[in-house]
Amino acid sequence: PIQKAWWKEAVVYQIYPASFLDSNGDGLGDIPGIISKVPYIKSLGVDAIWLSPIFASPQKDMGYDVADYRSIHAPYGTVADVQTLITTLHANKIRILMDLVVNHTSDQHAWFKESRSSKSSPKRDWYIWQDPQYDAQGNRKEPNNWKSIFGGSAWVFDEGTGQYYLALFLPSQPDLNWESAAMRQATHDDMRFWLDRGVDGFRIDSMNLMSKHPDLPDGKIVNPDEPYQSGAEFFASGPRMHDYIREIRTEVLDHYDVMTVGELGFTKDEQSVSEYVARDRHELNMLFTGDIVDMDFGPNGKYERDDFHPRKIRAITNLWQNAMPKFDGWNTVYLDNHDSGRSLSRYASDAPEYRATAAKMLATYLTTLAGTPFMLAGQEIGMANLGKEYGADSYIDVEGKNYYNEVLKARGGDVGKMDDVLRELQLKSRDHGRLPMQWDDSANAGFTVASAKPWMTINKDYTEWNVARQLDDPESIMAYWKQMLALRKDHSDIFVYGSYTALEESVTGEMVLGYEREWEQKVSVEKYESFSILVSNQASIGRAQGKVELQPYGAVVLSNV
Ligand code: TEU
Repeated sequence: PIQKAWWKEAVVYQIYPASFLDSNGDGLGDIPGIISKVPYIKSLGVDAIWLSPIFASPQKDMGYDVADYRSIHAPYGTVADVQTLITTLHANKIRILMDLVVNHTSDQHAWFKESRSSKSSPKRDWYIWQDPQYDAQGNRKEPNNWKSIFGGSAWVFDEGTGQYYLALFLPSQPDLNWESAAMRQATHDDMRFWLDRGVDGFRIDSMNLMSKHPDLPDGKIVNPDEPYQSGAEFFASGPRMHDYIREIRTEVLDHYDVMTVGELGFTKDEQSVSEYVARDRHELNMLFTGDIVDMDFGPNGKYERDDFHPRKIRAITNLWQNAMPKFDGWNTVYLDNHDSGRSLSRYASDAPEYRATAAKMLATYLTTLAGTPFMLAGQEIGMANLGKEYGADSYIDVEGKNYYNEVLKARGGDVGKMDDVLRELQLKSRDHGRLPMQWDDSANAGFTVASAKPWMTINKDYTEWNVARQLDDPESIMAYWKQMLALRKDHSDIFVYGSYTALEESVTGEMVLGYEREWEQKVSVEKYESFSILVSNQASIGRAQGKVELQPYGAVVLSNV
């Protein structure tokens, strides 16, 4: 029988703490700001929030560089504030997921400071240290050719002890060594710290990077002209990955009623994915497979051009919707997070004439599939990317900046030759997913007081696209989201637990994604004329000979129940 579970029926709302609401006028969002908006979050009809990292951190990667997992970044608030947030959410029957960042820490973490202090430190092996290599001329070289995900070598030389440490993201984010049992115990204790305070689960950051190939071999040479190669085949989903997850389950998670969602990069095949989420594996509840946010990445990386085509979302959707039931697994449904541009601007349209319709189309997709939907704050009002009027200096995120500077250097520093890169940033920069929430049309969008300087650009379209304006408008994107979330809840038998059948491209045409969700009753494709229209983002829908006519970005949910 189908396993029913709260985490399957839940819809999760991601909050980027810096960008939700500033309660004290310092230009940065904070925990009290989130607490004050719990009634708003509740009114949407979501069941849980996922909070991106709020822990003590030098903020070199916006909190994904944790210096102490048991204290809170002071400008966000205190542990007591977080406790109040948890209590307030729970009183409103909303659960809370925290970000568990344990593939790496900040270089300011006490563990790393100890580890780097000497080669004989008891915490030396809590991180990944290696001796240098030397070339024929006797020049010092990195231990292998792996490239950091944020550019440059993945190895950082430490003058003090004469060894390199591995850092797959920024040099200030050293990778933890999960081979160390003592380190794992300490991490388990950090998890218990928050679980004992009522946290309902974790989104596990960079989850499948935790186990590397023990020999740290050179990565396959894909770009012979470049000094460093991806190496992901040796640092993603390594040999002990599943041991570590199972240990977390049995040692920690199984003692609480909680859920986990693992961030899964680089691993894309059905077999490997199944090993994380097949029910009988007893590992994770669900995953973010990266393919859905990579649909417009180029062959050599994120900021390379590759046009989005609906065929891509069709293929990925069909792949995972069909795969999960085979091994009784579960998955997420998502299009947005804090690591990319808004799906509305990337995969649909934020042009004024289409924006509301397109945002509702995406909402239809996110709420009618099997899997736990994750939405990013602002999606409910159709927040979009920064427009073309914003130049390269508006982009402040480290990933995009590093890439921009790398290319600029390769092109001899000529900023006049950077239009193609700017175009990619306009689509995919992580800044777009981190834009301050647009609450109303007052100065600073109601995100912070008018006199404050927001920590990052507020999209000037806030005067038109904001929460206040949509709250009482029954035609708004927000009203549509609320309707869809209620519909999913009312018909969870179909939308959460029902079967999935893709409609072939020969039936829908290449530009339309179509699928059937069934519960008990069998439907037949030929019979759509007898179906009622449950929801649509179009004012009117042409229907003839069993066919339904969709306008650009149109969406329709037909029902025979
Ligand atoms: O992201 C993991 C990751 O692989 C990212 O490089 C992601 O693919 C990229 O940002 C897409 O543009 C997680 C977090 O979500 C991200 O915010 C952190 O910067 C990263 O881990 C390091 O902790």
